[in-house]
Amino acid sequence: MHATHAHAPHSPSANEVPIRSDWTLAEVRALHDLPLLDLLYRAQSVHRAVWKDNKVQLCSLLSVKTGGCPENCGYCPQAARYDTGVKAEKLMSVPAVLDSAKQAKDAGATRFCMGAAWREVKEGPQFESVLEMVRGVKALGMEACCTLGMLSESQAKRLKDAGLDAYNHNLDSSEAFYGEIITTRTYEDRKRTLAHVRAQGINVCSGGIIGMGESVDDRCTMLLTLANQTPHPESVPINALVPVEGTPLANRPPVDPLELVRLMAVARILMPAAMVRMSAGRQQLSQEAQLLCMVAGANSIFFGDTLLTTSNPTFEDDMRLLKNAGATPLQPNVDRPKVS
Ligand code: SAM
Ligand code: DTB
Ligand code: SF4
Repeated sequence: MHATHAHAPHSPSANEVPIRSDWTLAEVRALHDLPLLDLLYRAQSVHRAVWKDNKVQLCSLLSVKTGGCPENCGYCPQAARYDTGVKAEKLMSVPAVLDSAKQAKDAGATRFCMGAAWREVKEGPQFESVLEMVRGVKALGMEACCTLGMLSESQAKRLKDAGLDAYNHNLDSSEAFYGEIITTRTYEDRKRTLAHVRAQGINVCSGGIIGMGESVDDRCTMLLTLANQTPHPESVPINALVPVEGTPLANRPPVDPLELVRLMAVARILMPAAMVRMSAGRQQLSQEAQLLCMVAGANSIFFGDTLLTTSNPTFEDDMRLLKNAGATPLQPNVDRPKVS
């Protein structure tokens, strides 16, 4: 299969890049282990064939419901059971969320992602408020994304009807490593929610975290699992663990930036038409390491001073990053290459 050509100005096209969903671990590992310069050349060649210009999508992230989460994700500052200093808060009001979305739009964001520290969505007034938030973000002309935990198919349908563009639900790691980090839900649960999202025609945003103690094979297997879905996820966030005091992963050593660069490159080669997003952990990276991630094919950042609860580079830092890269923000509503 080939990704098709899109016609809007500045739109990416992928007419010459084959889109595959039959990768093997040996192939992925061989890509990962290439000499870095060869890997970057391969990734950049794929990237340029699809994404013809120097556009970077600026996404804004807001924690609409912070803390108090019943799950035990070993990396997460919002899990109630870890003493991390993050206090459990109520769901934000719809106007407060929309004010924040408007500010993000004025600062240049084209996608607004709302995160809730929930195990799963429950029917009721809170879900109704989230649907209202989605409608409001759409009315501002932005892409709307949510990450709310597990979803049923009927909840996915209601989000779709409200105008939701994308749902973020990360696989986080390989199936084999998953149980080392989270035991309150299974990998199957994760995949089921992704299937519900896909079935309703909502774009899938799914990626993972590196630096949790997983092996290189675990990282490659995670990307393989994402890339062997048909169609591919439209969006693949790659997070570097932000170790947070009080969580079981607080003392993990920092990720070697070049390992992150390698993973971005492999993600780009496996999923040519996906947005590859440099997500958590940018504050721990030099500007040069972030530029290398872009060379490797990353074409989106979360910008704004905070991610959900941890800090992110400042607006000024990110404007400097884009300027030094010679990149400009992706405009809203551009055509995207088809991913299968
Ligand atoms: N509760 C929902 C869920 O788990 O799907 C949505 C919010 S959750 C915070 C979204 C994602 O943030 C997680 O899947 C994980 O990949 C990422 N994340 C959370 N804490 C992190 C950390 N300390 N470092 C890097 N990524 C993190
Ligand atoms: C994703 O993969 N990374 C973002 C977004 N999706 C929701 C979240 C990162 C959270 C980092 C930890 C925090 O700030 O609480
Ligand atoms: Fe809860 Fe999501 Fe954090 Fe896990 S990652 S503890 S589900 S907020």
